[in-house]
Amino acid sequence: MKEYKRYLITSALPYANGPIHIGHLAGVYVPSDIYTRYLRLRGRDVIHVCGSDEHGVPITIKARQEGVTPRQIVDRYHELNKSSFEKFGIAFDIYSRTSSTVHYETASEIFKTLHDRGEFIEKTTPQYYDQEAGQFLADRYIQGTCPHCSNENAYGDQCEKCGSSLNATDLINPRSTISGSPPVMRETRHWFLALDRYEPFLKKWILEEKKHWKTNVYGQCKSWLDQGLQPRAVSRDLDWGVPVPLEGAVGKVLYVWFDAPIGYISATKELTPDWEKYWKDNDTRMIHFIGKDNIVFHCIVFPSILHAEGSYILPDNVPANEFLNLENDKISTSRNWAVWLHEYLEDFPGRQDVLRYVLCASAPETKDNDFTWKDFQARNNNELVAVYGNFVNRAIVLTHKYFDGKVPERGILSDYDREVLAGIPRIRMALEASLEQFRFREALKEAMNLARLGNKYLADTEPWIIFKTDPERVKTILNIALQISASLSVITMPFLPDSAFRLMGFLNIDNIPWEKAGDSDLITAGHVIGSGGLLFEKITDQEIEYQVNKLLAARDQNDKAGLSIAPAKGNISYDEFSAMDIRTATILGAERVPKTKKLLKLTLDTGLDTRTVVSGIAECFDPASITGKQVCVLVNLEPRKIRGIESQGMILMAEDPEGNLDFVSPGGSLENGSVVK
Ligand code: B3M
Ligand code: ZN
Repeated sequence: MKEYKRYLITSALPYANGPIHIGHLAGVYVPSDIYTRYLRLRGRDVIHVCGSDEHGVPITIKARQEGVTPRQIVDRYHELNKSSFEKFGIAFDIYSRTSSTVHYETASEIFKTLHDRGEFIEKTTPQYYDQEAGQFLADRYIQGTCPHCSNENAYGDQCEKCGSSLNATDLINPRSTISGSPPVMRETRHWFLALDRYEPFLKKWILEEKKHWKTNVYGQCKSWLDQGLQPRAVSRDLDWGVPVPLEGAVGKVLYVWFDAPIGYISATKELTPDWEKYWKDNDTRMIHFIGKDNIVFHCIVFPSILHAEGSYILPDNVPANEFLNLENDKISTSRNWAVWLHEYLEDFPGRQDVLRYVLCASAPETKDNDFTWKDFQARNNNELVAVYGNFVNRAIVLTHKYFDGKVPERGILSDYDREVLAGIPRIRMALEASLEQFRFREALKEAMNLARLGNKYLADTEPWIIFKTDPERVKTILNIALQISASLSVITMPFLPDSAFRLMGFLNIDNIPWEKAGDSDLITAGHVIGSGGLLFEKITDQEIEYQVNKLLAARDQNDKAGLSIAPAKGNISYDEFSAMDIRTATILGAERVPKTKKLLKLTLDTGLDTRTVVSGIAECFDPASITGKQVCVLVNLEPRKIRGIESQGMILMAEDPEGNLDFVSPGGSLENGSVVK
């Protein structure tokens, strides 16, 4: 394999439209952070860049929902996410944002270069347009029924239920997500990146040269390339984004997936004046950490842009993960079905490593995986506490008890001792091999195997029993246990940095080079270790119950929100409206219609006359409680016989999505018979 001089690690830029959750962490940021820490420990020249993705429809939709500006949304979530990552210990060299000036300049420059070279096709095509909102409906602004799976809430760019990628025109019964009304077609002009032109290059670069990519990534690329690539619009009619840097391009911005990956370049520029060595030198190894929904953009679209520009390197690998579910349900920001990082940090202070551990141990590397709070508790209590924590605690406590905290000398080694000592470097090397292939779960398992080895060694040799009869033997045993502990503090550093650091403190050691982990004399005899402490603590049933209840409350709310407000009806004319004769009236009397559940027979004083109206409100109102109430009545509705009673009009009622009813009541200051209009 090629020897690279330096590494450029990128992590997908999360949209600044919501907080970071465990799905983001397991899919992207925990693996990228482990990998970067590992490279640093091995003394590599490495930078890790990330930042907020602040453009695109996800941002403007969120702003619209909250009635604030897109700028307010991105400012809020950029700050929140930046600080959550920091507190969680994801060690980016920079966490930038795509609204920065450097980014606007960089994205515009690359767009202009491609434009001037003739890499774009300029086309006028019909696009959905919302007449009420006066806006073109890009991407998520349009919803309709998926032609593949009949999901009624598929988006103009993708169906989240079956995962197929869609064009807005594929949707059945399209509707605007802004006004709910059916859109019309209107012509608009855009710039298209002619992806089909790069097909020969992409086929060679990926299909021939990237056979070592993860199967999920290679497979997705292959299927795109097999289907044949189409030109893709790289501009949008929106007022939020990087303006298209061409004269006369009023109201056009760059498509978010054109500018966002360029954000990696902008972030590097902000980080160092030496940025070009990371982006324009073939001795740099670039690796994109992303989730599976971003594969096509990072493996096909962005490389095509970089290739067309000509002076940039391409990624060497794109280790995309699948998705993490939560308690058997898809994680969703809009449905509030998530474990939010900023809340975790509050609920479990100082326990960043536990979440890192669980998310790495059950990372969705080859298939979607499930996070449950029970599993979180079990992994902490049975693995971190019972294996890792228990082992180092025993080694340290016994050294204090028998040898005043001084590392004892090794005596004559048994076969078992030699076998155990030889096992340590083997574990480190197996761990390295897994990490180099982005197999983080396997790598973490190797690290824990070292703790297991130590735990078993102590359980087998029972120093606490033989001390009375053979204290010399105990010296050897504890010396070996402390060597294992020291190696553990090195090789767990990428995964559990806080705990590894604390363990070094317990052992009173520092800065052991990575490659030394596994040496049998990491800690020399006579060295005085620290006083120790507990590396991990049990997580109680109550703590887990609290988290589970929090999720149940979220589910409850979702169930309610699922009953959504009815969409708006089509327009009517003023004449149609004024044809209705609505008056104020007082309920003089009310009685149940026999043998029905819902019906009340009401006697009304309408100001014009006294009349009878039959109304389906008996389940919500007690006859006695509504007598005397002033209401509004449609008096010119054609009379109709209901259960043998002639109903002469209709009371106006408001009904919410759950079916709760209320009267439309005048304030009480007007005579009966007043016209409602
Ligand atoms: N913001 C999509 C996402 O969060 C997008 C990634 C951009 S990476 C350049 O899934
Ligand atoms: Zn579908």
